[in-house]
Amino acid sequence: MSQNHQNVKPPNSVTQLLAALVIVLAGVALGYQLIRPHEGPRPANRPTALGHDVPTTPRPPDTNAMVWIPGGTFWMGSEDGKPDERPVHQVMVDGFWMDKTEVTNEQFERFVRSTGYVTVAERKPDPRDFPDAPPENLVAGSVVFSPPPGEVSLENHYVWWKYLAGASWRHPEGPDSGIRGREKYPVVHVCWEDAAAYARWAGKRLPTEAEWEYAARGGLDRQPFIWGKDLVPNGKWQANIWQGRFPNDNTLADGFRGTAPVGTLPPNGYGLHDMGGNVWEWCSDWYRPDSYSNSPARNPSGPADSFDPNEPGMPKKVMRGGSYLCSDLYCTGYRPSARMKSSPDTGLSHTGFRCVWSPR
Ligand SMILES: [Ca+2]
Ligand SMILES: [Ca+2]
Repeated sequence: MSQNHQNVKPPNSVTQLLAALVIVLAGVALGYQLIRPHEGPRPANRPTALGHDVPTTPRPPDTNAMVWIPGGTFWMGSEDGKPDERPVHQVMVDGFWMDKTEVTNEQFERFVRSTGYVTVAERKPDPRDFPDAPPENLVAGSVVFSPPPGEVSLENHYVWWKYLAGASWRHPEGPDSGIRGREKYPVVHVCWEDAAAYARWAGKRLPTEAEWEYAARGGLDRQPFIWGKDLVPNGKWQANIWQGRFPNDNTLADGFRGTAPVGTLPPNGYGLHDMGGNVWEWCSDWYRPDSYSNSPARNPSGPADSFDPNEPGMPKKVMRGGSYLCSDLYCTGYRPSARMKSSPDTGLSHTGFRCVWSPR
């Protein structure tokens, strides 16, 4: 036995080994925290999610593509918006993970390839659901933005929407169009039912309306826009919306006539892209114009039923965030408090979604 070995007592070596192991494991854990992917810019005066209340287990499957939204309290709604944005009320939401971007064509394609799912727009309508429709009109398709030439009254939105046979997420502008080269663009023509099916497959869910607005505000308090108080700060557009006279004259001041690849426009305070503009995003809540009058203060999940005074009898789900078709003169749906609604089986050429995940 060598001198060295004689000097190292067996009980001590085991203790030292264990101590070293603990130090190494602690170092690995600390290192993991320090090198976690950057989750987007955050206002300097707010605590980061790291070490705050980030759940350690279980985790969603693709944390790198999601952002942890720390739980908190915010003022939901707006006194300056439309009647259904009132009353402004305080809401508390628990923390959750949210997709950094809208779901893209390539992400949706993975879901379809994996499951064989057929979207509602690709299915031939069932005559039992449309007993008054002539059989020749019961063809698979979706609703495409198609404004007539010239100046158009903004009173009737049916003027610039057209049901197009063969339009779907694979063929956004109709059967002759496709998504090759648009892999990173948001999927469109997905109805609420399709979005919910994707979310289930991904092990996630659609956000509640309260979660969506809380996340969209990015930590800012009661600001009219996701990025602050000015629509175009320093002359730089912060969202892909519509500039010019709707629906025929688009000046393309933000650089995009239609959808933009996700993540092109600047992120909000939580690192989320396109929470204003690009495509509308489905939420899990039913829509009622009066739902804020009777909403729980913590984790509200929407009313039990739906009512839209414009189309009584047609249940509708909430959509948020506006789209590339939202003009500052007409829709203004890109405001974080703005609410929109549509029937769960309706897909449109400016409607998509993103998912959330929470450990509860
Ligand atoms: Ca645009
Ligand atoms: Ca959006």
